[in-house]
Formats: sequence, C-alpha cells, structure tokens
Amino acid sequence: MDTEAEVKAALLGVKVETASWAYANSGTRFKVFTQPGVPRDPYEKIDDAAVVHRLTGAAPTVALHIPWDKVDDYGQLAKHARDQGLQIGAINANVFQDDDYKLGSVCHPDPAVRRKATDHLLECVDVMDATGSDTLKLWFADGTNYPGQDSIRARQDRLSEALSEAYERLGEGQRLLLEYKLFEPSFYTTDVPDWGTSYAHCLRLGPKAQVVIDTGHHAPGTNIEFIVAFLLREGKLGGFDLNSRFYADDDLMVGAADPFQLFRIMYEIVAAGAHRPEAGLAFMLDQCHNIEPKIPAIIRSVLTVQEMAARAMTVDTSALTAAQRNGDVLDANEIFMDAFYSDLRPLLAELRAEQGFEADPLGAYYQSGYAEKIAEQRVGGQQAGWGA
Ligand code: PSV
Ligand code: MN
Ligand code: MN
Repeated sequence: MDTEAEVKAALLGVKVETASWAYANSGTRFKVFTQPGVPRDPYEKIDDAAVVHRLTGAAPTVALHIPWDKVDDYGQLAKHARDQGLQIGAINANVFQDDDYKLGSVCHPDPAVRRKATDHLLECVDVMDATGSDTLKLWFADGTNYPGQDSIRARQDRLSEALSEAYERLGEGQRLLLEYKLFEPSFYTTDVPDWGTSYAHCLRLGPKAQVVIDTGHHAPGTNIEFIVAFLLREGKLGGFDLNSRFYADDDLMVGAADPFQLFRIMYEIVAAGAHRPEAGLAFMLDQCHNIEPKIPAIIRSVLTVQEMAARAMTVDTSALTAAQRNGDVLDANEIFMDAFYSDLRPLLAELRAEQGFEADPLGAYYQSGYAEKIAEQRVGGQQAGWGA
C-alpha cells in the first residue's frame, strides 16, 4: 500500500474476535489461579468483550464455546451482545470433556458415543441459528495413545461421516471450520493432526468447509506462513486461532513469543488480499491468561494483531517485486525487514482517535474504574473449561 491513508483504510477492515473463555479463570492441570472480577456467566463474559471493543474499536465479535457458555435462551444472549455493539462470532463445539469421550468423540469405536458427539455438533448449529453466528468451529481431541489401540483408517471413516452430517446441517451463509492440532490430549495418533488432514476433509466436504490455523498447534519449527500462503491460494483458509507458544500449545498472548512470525503470517495474508473483510478470514484469539490480568491482556493482544497487520501493509511491494525479479536476495530481505522494524503504534493511535475510539485503550481501561467495579460486584467468577 502506497499511502498512509490507504493503510489506515485497510486497517479499519481488520477485526479481531475475542473468545468468551479467555475472560474466565484458567490455568494448567496443576493449578487454576482465580482472579478478582472474573465473569460469573456468559452474559458477563460478553460485557467484558464489549469493553474491549468499546476501547479498541477492533473487536466487534465474541466466540462462544458450548457448553461452557450454555444458556437457556441463546437469542437473549445474542441480544445482550448486540445491545452493546457486539455480534456472536464462531460457535466452538466441545466434544472432549465428558467421560464418554475417553476413547474419542466422533471417531470413538462405539457408535452410540459417535451419535452423542455428532448430535452435539448439530446442536451447535442450532446455537448458530439462534445467535446469528455464521461459523461452526470444530476441534476434536480424538486420537489414540498406543499403537494398535484402534484402527487409524476406521477412525478417519468415522470422522468423515460425522463431518458430513454436520456439513449437511449448515444453512445458507453458514460455514464450518476444522481445526487441527499435532498432539494433546492424545499422544500417539491424533485424528486431525495437521493442515493436510483438515484440508483433505474440507475439500471433500465442499465450499462451506475451511481450515482454521491455531498458531500453537504445530511441531516446533513449522513454517506457518507457508501453510497460510498455500491454503489462501486454494481458497481453503477460514481463519485463525491466534496465540503464541514457546513449547507446545502454550496459549500465551499473540506476538509474545515471536512477533516476527506474526508479521510473516500477516504479510502472506496482505499479499493475497485476504486482509479485506470480503475474504472472510476470522482473526480469533484463542488464549489463556493464567497469570496476567485478562481484559488488559486481551486489549493488548488485539492491538498486537493490528500492529503486525499494519506493518505487513507497509511492505514496499513494488520494490520487493523488483528485487525478487532481479534475484537480489539481500535487497529483498532488507525491504521485508524494513517493514517489520517500523513502529506503527502512533499511526494506529491516530486512527483510533479519528474513529472516536481510545488512542491509548490500555491507559483508558486502567483509568475507567471497570476493573475495580467488577472486582467488587462479581464474586465467584467462572472457570473456563481447563483444569476443571
Ligand atoms: C484446543 O487446544 C483448542 O485450541 C481448541 O480451539 C479448543 O476449542 C480450544 O483450544 C479451547 O481453548
Ligand atoms: Mn484453538
Ligand atoms: Mn489449542
């Protein structure tokens, strides 16, 4: 993009989806640390998401996880969101927390368990209908721990069957995103371990099925931007679960471990024109704020995504293309790095102020008294699903 005005206009289209569970207490299997003021129900999680959007102007949707966010009336919950300027984002299915799922959910050897799991996926589409969500997000903890435990091939057949049923249930304007993860909780085979497996299933399902990349779900050293570029070319990338990791599925704040990786991912998105809202890429945060205050951490994460998107937009593409064509390796790399090293926080602050949002959302949050208010009003905050 050539001018500052073009970058600003493009940035207005980059929106980040926050996750309901990130506002709740979380931890590891060793300990869940509770924090003051944490939401007691899904309504209060939406209240917190609304605060993040009011301050940043960049987080207009919030993802739900069912049954973590189970309520009697989903229409009412969606209205509660709308009244505060928010929409319900992806509906995340949860087929990993019941005792029945010890050997898997949709890939379980017992057809009765598979039926129960598939019914939950269908129920999640009902939640989409009731809330106006257009995205069903599926991650399966399915897999095996020991060689010989189950048939790898039969499990793929069972997966395919359940996915088809969920896919057929999707209505007009609704889509399914299939998330992959290398390992955990299964340690020998995982039924959707990588983007290739997810891609193959999505391809077979049809145009309403796309891959979602959780940035924490790869083997160390995996080149995620390559996966991004490839899937975008095929029209099969639906979105991201953004977070960062040092070791495995750490779920730390996006950009904390490797901001350069986030920049490289954003560059591929911008290069493909997929930062535009019409491309339908969902930039979701899937993070756990175990030891840091949650709302400020989420605000910071939203700003980090914007910051790296902004830097990616300022790559001098004509100079880069010329250098690439000339085979000028050093020049090409320097042009790329120049954009990565440019600090665009002032531009983003200016843009926010122009749009009537906070130039300094974090400062404004600390001054707003919201943290003190919720700490006083909310006693016995909810725990996200982890570590229960
Ligand atoms: C699994 O590790 C995962 O990334 C999936 O997206 C789950 O739904 C999510 O974590 C919950 O945080
Ligand atoms: Mn995820
Ligand atoms: Mn994960």
